[in-house]
Amino acid sequence: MAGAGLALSTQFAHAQSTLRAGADAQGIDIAVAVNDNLLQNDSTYRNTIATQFNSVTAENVMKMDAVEPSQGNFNFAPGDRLVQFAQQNDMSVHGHTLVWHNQSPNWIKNLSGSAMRQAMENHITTTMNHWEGDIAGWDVVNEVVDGGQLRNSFWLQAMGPDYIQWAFEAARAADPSADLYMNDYSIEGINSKSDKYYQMAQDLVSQGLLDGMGFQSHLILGQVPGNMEQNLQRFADLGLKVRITELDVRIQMPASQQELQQQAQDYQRVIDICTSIADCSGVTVWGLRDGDSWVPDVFSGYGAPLLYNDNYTTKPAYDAVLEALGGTPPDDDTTPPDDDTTPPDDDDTTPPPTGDGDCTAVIDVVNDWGSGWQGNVMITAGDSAVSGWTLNWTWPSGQSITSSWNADISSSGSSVTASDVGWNADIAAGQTMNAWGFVGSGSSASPQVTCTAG
Ligand code: 9MR
Repeated sequence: MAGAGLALSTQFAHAQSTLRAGADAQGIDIAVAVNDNLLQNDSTYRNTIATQFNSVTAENVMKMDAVEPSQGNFNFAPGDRLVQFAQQNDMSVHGHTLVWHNQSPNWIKNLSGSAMRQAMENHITTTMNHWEGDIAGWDVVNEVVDGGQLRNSFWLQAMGPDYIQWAFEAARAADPSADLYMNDYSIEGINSKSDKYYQMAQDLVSQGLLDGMGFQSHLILGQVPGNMEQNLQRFADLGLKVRITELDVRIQMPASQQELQQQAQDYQRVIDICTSIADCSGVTVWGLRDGDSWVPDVFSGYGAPLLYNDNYTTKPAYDAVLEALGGTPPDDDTTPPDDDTTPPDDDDTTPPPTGDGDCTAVIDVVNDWGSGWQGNVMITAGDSAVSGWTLNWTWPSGQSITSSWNADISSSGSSVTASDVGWNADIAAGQTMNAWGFVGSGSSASPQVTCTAG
């Protein structure tokens, strides 16, 4: 069994076992739309996002009704909270959104043409100045096309078609370091709507005003457009970045196991498209857990569109995204070597990172940013199922845990004890669980861990 324990631990010490580690290795963003209420009140939500994603977007708090609820009065506090969270966790921020027909305050809808132009430009300038340097890219305009033509929004009605160019001019001047995007839904494939954007993109690119195109990708199960890659590539060929900005894949409820597998394939396909286009800046999923999603509220009878279940366990779609990013899902682990086939004369002198009991554990260093680092702890059950676990180890050189998630921790000097928090107590025989994680101080380390089951 010693040989088996070592083989598994070595594998996981090197595997990319989080989405963000995989995305970092691919050089793309894996991002999530963040709900401000959960960000403030749910530490598991925060920790899961910090562990798994290297980029965030505000689901609502950077929209105009939140940022400028009455004319000239700006409320940046909720957006600042997200920017601060991102910076603390070494994540980038994608800004969403400056000019949209929804979630715009009534005051601006009531202005006349020139007054509306001034207010729109002031909103863009003040918002982008406030977060200048903090936001990598902005959805400057959102959903401005309907069918094959400009959407007949209050913006268009009051200002005429030039408002889009004016918005980009104001944005370029406000934060020259930010990438400027147009963003919309139902433009993943080649159709009259994406054709209209293609024309607009050519025009804006020729004026140096556009850097990226955002494809929301609110998809229906099994319906990733066949020409999605070709479509994104034609925008990339204009010199633009492309980005999947709001990915979800909705299923008619209740979702069967087979549908969840199909959903995993759909997610995998979208990630593959992004990684195969050199200028794809990343993929954002539109919410963390199924229950956080906007989908059931708007599409009656549909749901389960995201990567996580409501209890923070991962879905097949999560494993598929991880694999598409080059990582190895713990549950997809190849069957642990069988005792019968383990050579009896295994003369490897390195002790396996395990103690007595029928579980083993390893600290996987998934991120190290110099002033701190992040460890994920993988626990593997032996020949029998584990129901409850306690881990012990000693830090080699003054490390300590700054924050942790999904484990109860106690420390005494350099010795640490960590145990399960109930919902992650059970591990089936032979299975590996990405059980919990922490942020550490000092230099990263992967000391030998003793795992005791029960
Ligand atoms: O997910 C957002 C939801 O919480 C809001 O109630 C809704 C209001 O319009 O906006 C949702 O996000 C939308 C995004 O900003 C733009 N593209 C469509 C998204 C889903 O409606």
